[in-house]
Amino acid sequence: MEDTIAAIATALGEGGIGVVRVSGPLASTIGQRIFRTGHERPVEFARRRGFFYGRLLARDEQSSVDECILLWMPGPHSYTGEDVVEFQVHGGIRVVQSALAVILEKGARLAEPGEFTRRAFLNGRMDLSQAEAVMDLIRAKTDLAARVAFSQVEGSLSREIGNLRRQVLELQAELAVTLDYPEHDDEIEVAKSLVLRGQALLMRMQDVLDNAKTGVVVREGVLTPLIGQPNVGKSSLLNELLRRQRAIVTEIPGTTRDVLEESVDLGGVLFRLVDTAGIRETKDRLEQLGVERSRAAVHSGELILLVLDGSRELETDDLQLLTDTANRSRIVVVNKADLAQQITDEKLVDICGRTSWVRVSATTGEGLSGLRDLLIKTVLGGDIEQVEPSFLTNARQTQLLLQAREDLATAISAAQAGLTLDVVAVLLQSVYALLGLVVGAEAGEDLLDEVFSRFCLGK
Ligand SMILES: Nc1nc2c(ncn2[C@@H]2O[C@H](COP(=O)(O)OP(=O)(O)O)[C@@H](O)[C@H]2O)c(=O)[nH]1
Ligand SMILES: [Mg+2]
Repeated sequence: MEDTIAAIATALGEGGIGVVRVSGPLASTIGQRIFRTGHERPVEFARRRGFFYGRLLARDEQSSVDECILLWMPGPHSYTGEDVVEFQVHGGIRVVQSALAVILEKGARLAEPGEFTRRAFLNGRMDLSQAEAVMDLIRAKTDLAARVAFSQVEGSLSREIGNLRRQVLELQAELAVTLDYPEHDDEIEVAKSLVLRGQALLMRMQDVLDNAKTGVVVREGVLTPLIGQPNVGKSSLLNELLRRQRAIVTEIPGTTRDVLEESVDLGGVLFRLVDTAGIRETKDRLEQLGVERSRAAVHSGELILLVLDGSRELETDDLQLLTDTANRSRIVVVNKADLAQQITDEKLVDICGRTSWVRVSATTGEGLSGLRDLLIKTVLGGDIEQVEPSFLTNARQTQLLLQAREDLATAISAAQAGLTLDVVAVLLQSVYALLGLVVGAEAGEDLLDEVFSRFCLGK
């Protein structure tokens, strides 16, 4: 980490200000060369932080690029833990790029995506779960996602993992004493106590894992295709859920030919609604293509909205779709509730099985708030307030936790089966290491490359 890195930290576009960030040993030297205060003097970079108003000089160190505010944050009390200088200039694409060019010319190199945060991690300013949460926070598309990400930036998951690791360490310590002084302790007693405490720990891990599913939902949204026969009102419902006329609606069956995706934030969860062509047998080549895409959307969908026309009797195609999606996460939406209903409640109970169903009308809006609530309930398994942000984990973290849980379970069975305690000790060591990887303890370059490659430039 000898070199000094720089990048534009704000989004490229027109805005009030643009920020170029420089981190590393040369940060203050570069600042001295290319910045002049109102009194035409360079800044004195003391060991205490400060900010200065002045001009940012061009390459020739004579003319200026722009007015500028310089922020000086000496390490270790900076984002990266290194000396950091930030230049705030006017937020125009050309201005910001010129500022960056000057900085690069004076000895910094362009930062890779996520490199500032990677340095923050390597300098112990945050652990890996916090670093990942920084990017989640930036990408968050709903309030809930942002709230959860921020609590992780603040270390909620780190603390949870820390607790788990401490408990594993205690088990290891207990075991170590027995292994070192076999004459002191009764192996059977130790094994018993291990099993009890191990099981409690296992339950705690399961809690964290149970919440991981919700984490994915909160972070990435739910792919929610609307499927059903032509003319049941899929496009109308999509428009109603989005509260705008996005899809074309006509009384002509087969209007929607393509698959159309739009996101809507319901109670903090992002539903990626997919309007599809009605699924039916057709000779029309164009419609056929649409139907194929619809089937693909159904296949990859995470929550399916199966739409029926309540004013008509159920047809073979409807029944087929009901059967096809019987084992999927789905909601049966009986549309056109404003018309005389041909599908009775009894019939619905019968055909929907364990699936929830709801009557709505895209025309009058009745039942739609019920549908919205049902959508949220279905993915969060309860109300939004019940989401416990501290436990939400991403796929990488979940994978590690699953392995850790498995090794712990094996350790417990080994202890129960009366196997030698060395076996248990080895397994506990593995549990400890796996939990460590969640927060990046002893993480290798590969893992860091993988995590930080997903970052945006300038973070
Ligand atoms: N009465 C009534 N008509 C509806 C309702 N929803 C949709 N429609 C009508 O049904 C027809 C087909 O709607 P559309 O959304 O294009 O259905 P899609 O083919 O499933 O996308 C249009 O004429 C809509 O105006 C509803 O709730 N009640
Ligand atoms: Mg349509």
